[in-house]
Amino acid sequence: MIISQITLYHLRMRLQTPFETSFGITHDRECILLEARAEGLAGYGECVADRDPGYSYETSGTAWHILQEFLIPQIINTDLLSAEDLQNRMAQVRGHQMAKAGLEMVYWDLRGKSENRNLQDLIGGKGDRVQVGVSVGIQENSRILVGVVEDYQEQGYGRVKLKIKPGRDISDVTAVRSAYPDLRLQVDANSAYEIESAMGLLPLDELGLLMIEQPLAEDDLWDHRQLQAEFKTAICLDESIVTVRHARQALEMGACRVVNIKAGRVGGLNQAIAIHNLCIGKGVPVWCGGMLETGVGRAANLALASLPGFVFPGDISATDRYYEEDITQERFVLNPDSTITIPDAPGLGISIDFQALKRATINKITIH
Ligand code: OSB
Ligand code: MG
Repeated sequence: MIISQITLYHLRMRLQTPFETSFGITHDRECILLEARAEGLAGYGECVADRDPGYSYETSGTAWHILQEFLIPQIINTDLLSAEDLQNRMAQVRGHQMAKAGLEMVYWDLRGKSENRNLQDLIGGKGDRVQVGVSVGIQENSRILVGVVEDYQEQGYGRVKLKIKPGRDISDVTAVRSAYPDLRLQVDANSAYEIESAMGLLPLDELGLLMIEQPLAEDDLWDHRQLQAEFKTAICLDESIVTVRHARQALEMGACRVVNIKAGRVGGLNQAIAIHNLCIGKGVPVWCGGMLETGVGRAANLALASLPGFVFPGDISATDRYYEEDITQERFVLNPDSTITIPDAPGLGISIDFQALKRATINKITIH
């Protein structure tokens, strides 16, 4: 597979409603769409780095720089033999997992199209749909939050994740739990606590949550281990796991009992699959996290989440939960059983809405 040209599109897209987490409020999501030409085919990939370095040090600006100056020059006009080969060529760049993952996604899309196979088939996923849930941002108050959860429940979401932060935790989650005693419920703190303040979350241990996601800092595996020892509820790591090695060390030390897998965070599908395989080997359940992807990244998430170790529902919601206007022609809809159907066309299985792409583009560059 020889890629002869790559175009980067810096996108800014208005969310249906602002999304608030412990690290800030997002009104407009940024990302980078990659479009490659190879052997007469067009392939696409999404780099999920956002405008601000709140979730990760990577931003749409750093990814643009790293892709343009370092990653793309490593791989353009050379014969890419496999995803591993691509990963090896990118390995001399330290970190910048989201930039790498965007480029890797292009490779998978092209390879699928050239072999006339879809991504799910290429990676060995099973079934035609995956179980999904919805991630609910911090709201003005708990009464409004309960209303938002009710709305998602009526739409058919069978699992809800609540974003929490200090001061907006026990009372919010208790309010939702009281209104919905049987709802599959989990929380995500996005690193907002320290080991001492996180002990204040102990009342959550009585609310029957599926898991508590990333309470502590991303570089704090050890304190997550201390915290997990105090909680019955499973701790799930998101930000802390950016390599396969981190995943292994976290499991060996008991820093979590569940792993959130995001291909963007770990440098691509190749490593996402490796973490999935590692977790299966250790009997640790995983699930597919989300980064408010466009339809492009959502298609990749659906294929990934169809691997057998993904036992909890993914943060993969319907198109209408995210953007006023998405850039794919396909619209992902929620099936009545709280699942979303995996695209089955070759590669990622999506096609770009070029008019919508044009409206979302704030910068564009082509590299030969
Ligand atoms: O921590 O899982 C997270 C969105 C952006 C950045 C980080 C996270 C999230 C979400 C949204 O929770 C999940 C989705 O894409 O629906
Ligand atoms: Mg998270």
